[in-house]
Amino acid sequence: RLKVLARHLLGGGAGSGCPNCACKDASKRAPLELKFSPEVQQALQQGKPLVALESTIISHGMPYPQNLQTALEVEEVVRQHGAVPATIAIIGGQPCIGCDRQQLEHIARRGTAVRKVSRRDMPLVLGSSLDGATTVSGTMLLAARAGIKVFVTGGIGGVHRGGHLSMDVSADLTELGRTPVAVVCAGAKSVLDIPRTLEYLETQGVCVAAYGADEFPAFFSRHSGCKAPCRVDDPQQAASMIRASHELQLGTGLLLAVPIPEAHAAEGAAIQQAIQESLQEAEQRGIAGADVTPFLLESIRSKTGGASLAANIQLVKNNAAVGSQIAVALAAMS
Ligand code: PSU
Ligand code: MN
Repeated sequence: RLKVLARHLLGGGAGSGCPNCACKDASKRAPLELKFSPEVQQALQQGKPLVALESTIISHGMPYPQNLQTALEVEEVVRQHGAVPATIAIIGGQPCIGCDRQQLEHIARRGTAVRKVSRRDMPLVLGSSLDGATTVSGTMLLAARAGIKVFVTGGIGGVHRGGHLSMDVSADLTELGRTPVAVVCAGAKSVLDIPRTLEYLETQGVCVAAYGADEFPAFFSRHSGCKAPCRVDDPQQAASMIRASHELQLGTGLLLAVPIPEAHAAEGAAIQQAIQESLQEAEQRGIAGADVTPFLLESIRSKTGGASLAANIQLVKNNAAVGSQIAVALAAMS
């Protein structure tokens, strides 16, 4: 007890320690309670391959009921490929690693009324027992705490156009620089400044690879005009890179960008036009901050008469298939 008291008094410095003072007594650390679904809990105990999935894509990325339908179908794609899905969300202030149908339905129905949670929102949502849908950054950090190494989504946030002036740079990019989770996506939308997004990822030390392509993909389009820093061609190669990253304890994430399948990239041109118009509208209406991405997604969806939504759903499923194969290959290595 005296030792502990002495450490309290002398410990000093911030860090992960006692919540009541600045000492580093780990035994006094407030426990972070993650709520695991039975399926995820069992997978973790048995060392089965796991794939994390985000919830902002459900609440803010798609309308109801397609969002719920897609969330359930994507989980099914993961299972069909031999991995266990863990959709991550915050319910009543508790991080849920794996959501049941009722929880998914809750987030899907409430939509944008559920708070969009990136890293900076965690203290508020957990501290005030709120519901939250986690973005790529929020999902990555909870996946890492849960011991999940592979995470599948549609698209990541990035440097917004004009972001070098507005400093609107998604927290997804800094999260990739500080959290060791591999994110499988379809690249970044061309609503973003893709060259600067790639520059920023390099600065953050993030390994970025295009999957089966030389070019970094642009979500609805297989082409961004930017060469990807590297290329991987199969799940084993991707898994080897993830393993190397963990072995070296780099502490950074990896970004694996899978081009949208040819068959669904067809509507590209119409979507491109809608993107341009939506960007102009966002600027005219003064949309800013965390509202920018949800505004653009909904605007593009309505302007393309749902074509962008259909393409979005297909690319997420394709990413889920690839990500699950990578998770299976990674689990087989360890
Ligand atoms: N891009 C999409 N669909 C999405 C998002 C991005 O095509 O649903 C969501 C993701 O949750 C991503 C977040 O992490 O938007 C980025 O938001 P912001 O640009 O505010 O950082
Ligand atoms: Mn932003």
